[in-house]
Amino acid sequence: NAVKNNNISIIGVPLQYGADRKGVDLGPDAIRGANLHERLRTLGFNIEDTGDLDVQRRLETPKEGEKLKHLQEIVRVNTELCDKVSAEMARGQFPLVLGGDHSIAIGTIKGVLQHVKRLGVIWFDAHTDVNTHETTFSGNIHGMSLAAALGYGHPDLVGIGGAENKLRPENVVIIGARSIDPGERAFLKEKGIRVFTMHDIDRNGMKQVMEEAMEIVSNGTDGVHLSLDLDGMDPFEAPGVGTPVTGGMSYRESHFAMEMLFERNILVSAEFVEVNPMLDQHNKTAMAAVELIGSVFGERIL
Ligand code: NNH
Ligand code: MN
Ligand code: MN
Ligand code: MN
Repeated sequence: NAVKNNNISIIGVPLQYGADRKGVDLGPDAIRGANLHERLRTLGFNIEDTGDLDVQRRLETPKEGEKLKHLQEIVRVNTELCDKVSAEMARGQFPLVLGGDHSIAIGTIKGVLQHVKRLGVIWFDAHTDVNTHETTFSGNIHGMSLAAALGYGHPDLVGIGGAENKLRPENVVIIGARSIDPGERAFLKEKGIRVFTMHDIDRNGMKQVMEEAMEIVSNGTDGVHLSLDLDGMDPFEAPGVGTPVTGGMSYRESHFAMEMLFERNILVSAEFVEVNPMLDQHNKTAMAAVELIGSVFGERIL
């Protein structure tokens, strides 16, 4: 896992078809450009940057009458990502995936599930991403990725990496939520998924939230994946995201959460998504992502 495994494979996924705002495909390079490799090398890791997956980049309007926007290309890219993540893990690498919009969590998680059958997931996000083709208002697949990884939603999404490979609701926690659609509310309740909202963070503090969250995701699992959507942070500190929601986690809270994850040493994989440099200020959001990555891999102030 994160600390014991000294070998990290970086996988860029410049996909923007799962979201409405253009520019999130530039995320992987913005994160690399914020000094990612050097920060990790300083910590003593061997870094292999495998480059970016081959993703269709041109701006295309979704097909007429297509409810799930760009479904076909998203399925193709996620299938490739699943295979890539699985191949890297097969040779003992820790996959560090850089997005791209959050629809890529489907491919990442399905790839990790090929190796870690009972997988816990920490989903750090302003949103909960448990819409399905039946509940979505936007048609954007980045709002459906957690549901798909749990086995719910459009069969083409659920089928990526095998429909039988899926997360269990009791092994998933969401942290930082403050924008939940009506269909998602019902889904979360029905499946019994534990959501630590901003209210919980206000009331109990990040320390207690993380302790509870890590207990849940590590109980009865063989490893934990971190899926971190930068819009979980407050847009003051991470403005370069497509769907900002005010009242988010502070820089310090997010940073501290990552340090706690490192101390607990439970991660087998991680992804950092939704960095959109076209909406950013001086690459601030990519720099925040690199700061969080540094912390999750053991950076300390002193
Ligand atoms: N819930 C909305 C939707 O499904 C917004 C999702 N946007 C995100 N998710 N950025 O993390 O379209
Ligand atoms: Mn998300
Ligand atoms: Mn989000
Ligand atoms: Mn730091």
